Amino acid sequence: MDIRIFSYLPNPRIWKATITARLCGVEIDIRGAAPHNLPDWLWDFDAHPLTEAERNDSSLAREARTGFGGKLYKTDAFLEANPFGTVPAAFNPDGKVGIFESNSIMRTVARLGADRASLYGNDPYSASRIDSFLDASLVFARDSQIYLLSLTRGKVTEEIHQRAHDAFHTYLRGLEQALSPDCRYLVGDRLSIADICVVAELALFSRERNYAEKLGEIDRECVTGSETDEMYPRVSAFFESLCQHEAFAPDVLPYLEKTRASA
Ligand SMILES: N[C@@H](CCC(=O)N[C@@H](CS)C(=O)NCC(=O)O)C(=O)O
Repeated sequence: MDIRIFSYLPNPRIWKATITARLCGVEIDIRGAAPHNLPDWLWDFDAHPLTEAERNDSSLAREARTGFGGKLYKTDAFLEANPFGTVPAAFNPDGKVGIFESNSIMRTVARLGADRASLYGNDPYSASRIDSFLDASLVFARDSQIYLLSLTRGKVTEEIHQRAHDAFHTYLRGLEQALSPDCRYLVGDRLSIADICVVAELALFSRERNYAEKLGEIDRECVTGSETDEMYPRVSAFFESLCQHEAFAPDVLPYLEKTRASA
């Protein structure tokens, strides 16, 4: 393996790495389990279901912060490698170097496979323009995460919904502009990790559709839908076409089918 990733599964944020890996021939070792099972795992380079001794080792138990409640079992080495203690968490093959933030994990994969496929620009300017889209995506992802977690927990409020709504439209306006008048990709004329990141973030956000009923209870509707598809036709066409791409489809299509079926 070239890189190990530990995460809850499925997680659209790790598709950023898996889609990139399919395109540039990098081997990823993925460890993880369904979100509700991760509290029963040891968070470590050698992540695995907790042994009885580990479960009873109070030095491993840490208060969960984002997306999890109660305790999570994280080793000191895990926190040394991933100081924010989050997943997805990636490691180099000997586990000594930790890489956190899904965008940076994706960048690692693109750099490892750079000889086989150019997905991260050809010069400092195009690479930095790609970074600009990754940064803008992380800003959107912050409000998206707060919104989705509040929906999952049945704690969404009008304010949270409004912030997600505003963040979505700011993000989509920029993306629509970047694809104008008729660009196939966000940066230059070839697929890059900017496109991969955007598709993963939009697919993740579409999970809001599972909670239309909850939104109805606070007199709100889903942010996305046919109206936003019409407002941002280039982004919609870009998203739909990349979902069918052979490197994206194995991750994205089953996830979207599930979301669309329950909407
Ligand atoms: N922006 C980060 C988000 C990572 C994140 O917030 N992960 C949460 C789960 S959604 C986590 O690992 N929480 C662990 C904890 O609460 O200790 C990324 O894209 O990787």
